[in-house]
Amino acid sequence: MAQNNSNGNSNSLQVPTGDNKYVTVFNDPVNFNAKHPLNNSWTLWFDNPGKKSNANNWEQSLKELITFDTVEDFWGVYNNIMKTCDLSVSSNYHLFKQGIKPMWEDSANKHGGKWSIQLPRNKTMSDIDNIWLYTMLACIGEAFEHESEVCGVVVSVRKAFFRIALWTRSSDNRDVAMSIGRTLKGQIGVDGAFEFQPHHDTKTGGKPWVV
Ligand code: MGP
Repeated sequence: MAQNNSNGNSNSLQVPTGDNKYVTVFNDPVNFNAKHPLNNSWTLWFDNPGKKSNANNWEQSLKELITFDTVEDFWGVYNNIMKTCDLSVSSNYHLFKQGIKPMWEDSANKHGGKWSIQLPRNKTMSDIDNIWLYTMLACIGEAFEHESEVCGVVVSVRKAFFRIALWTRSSDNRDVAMSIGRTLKGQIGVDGAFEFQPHHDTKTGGKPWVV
């Protein structure tokens, strides 16, 4: 039976109006007319702030790329954007639920925090595209027990490392945060410790939670 997702959309296949015969990507990989809906709509953002960027002007470098709400459209986007391993240093991709800007200041993020891990660039170059892919799939596939806590994910390209981060809506419930951190770690299967810090602690350097 069809159920409504958080967008109020039906979870059943999306079929063009007036078309009573649907063809999925499994039936015809080119001429399909029905798509598999995601539980949320997701927006992909990109930024590569210059050296002069600071917290006051950082938002100006953010570019909203595209929003999608089906499995097929996710793959359409993923297959047609630059791979993370080819991005220049200081770039970031942000995949956030539609309506949430990938900024600390957004009302969905301002009480939240992030799980993150830094992966040495030289050891991770050949794996980073899959690591980022699995991170996105965990989000859009609703792998998390506390799914509504998830705001979005970020991959950052830096001179010495890649950073994967998952942003949460709140930062005051240790059990909830630890559950999300453990699931993230399990889903993307990388060695090393993920650390959680509230956004407002980033500057003050409070002791992080670790999984
Ligand atoms: P960063 O890219 O999250 O950290 O933020 P990193 O990778 O440790 O630093 P980098 O210098 O190697 O890139 C870098 C800077 O971008 C911050 O110090 C802020 O000036 C700005 N910035 C980043 N974010 C995510 C935000 C944000 O959400 N809001 C605002 N106002 N500025 C931000």
